[in-house]
Order: sequence, then C-alpha cells, then structure tokens
Amino acid sequence: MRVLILAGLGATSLGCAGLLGSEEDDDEGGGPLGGKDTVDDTEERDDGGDDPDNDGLTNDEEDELGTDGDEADSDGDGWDDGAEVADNSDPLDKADKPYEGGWSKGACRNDVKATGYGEGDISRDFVLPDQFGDNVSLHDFCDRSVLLIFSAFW
Ligand SMILES: [Ca+2]
Ligand SMILES: [Ca+2]
Ligand SMILES: [Ca+2]
Repeated sequence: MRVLILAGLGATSLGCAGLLGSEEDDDEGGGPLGGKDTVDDTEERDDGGDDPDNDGLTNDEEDELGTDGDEADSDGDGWDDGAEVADNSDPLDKADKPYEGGWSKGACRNDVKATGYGEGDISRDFVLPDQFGDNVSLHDFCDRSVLLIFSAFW
C-alpha cells in the first residue's frame, strides 16, 4: 500500500504557548543539605533579551521553555530550539521534530480528539510514511486541509 499525503491551504499557526512548562529551583538557593547549589538556575539574567546561541529564542524565552540558552539545539535532534518552537514541535523531545515536508505542525495537534469515521467526523490519529519517506501523524496537521489518497496493489 502506498499513501500520498498532501497538506496545505491553511494559515500557519506559530507559537507553542502551553506546550512546555518551566522548571524552577524549589530549594531557594540551598543544596540538598542546605548548602550552596552546584548549579545556580535561579539567577536573574540581565541579558534576557540576548540570544547567545543564535537559535532565534531570547534567554528569557529559553528560561520559560526550559531549553538551554547556550545550546542552539537543546535536545540534540538537529533542529534549533527556535525552529522547533516555530513549528510547534517540542525543543526538549528528541523524537519530536519539525515536519521536513515543508508545513508546520498545528499547535492544536495534541488536543485533537477523534469523533468517528463518518463524513465530518475527526478521524483517529495514525502515522504513515509520506512521499518523502518521513513518518507523519495525521493530527499534526490539525489546522490544515489534508487530502489522503490510498491505493493498494495485489
Ligand atoms: Ca537562544
Ligand atoms: Ca537554545
Ligand atoms: Ca532540537
């Protein structure tokens, strides 16, 4: 079976608000036994608007997302943090990458609920290889029109 997935005709939705939480130091500067932290992750940055790793996210944005402000690719998947945020993929999940087929993943992709298989229903999510050989999830394109063409040969 070969599946061709075409997606397009939708407005691009950028941003990942609500996708990621932030980590805070809950020991108020003290180490496990009340000593000094070996890594001070609570220090206020006076360079919050800077982007020293040149990934498109400021230090303040990286702090909020929990990404590394000194490493462009926090999860080591080959995609810069800013590119992942712009594509609604998780910059802290190595398995979650922008879609290389050229369309952004929808910000609503994790909120889609299947309703059935009738006309107008929302289909159950599934993953299939696209024409480029990349595995894609149907719900990644929740804000797009998706044309699925199925064929089978025996
Ligand atoms: Ca940055
Ligand atoms: Ca970064
Ligand atoms: Ca990455």
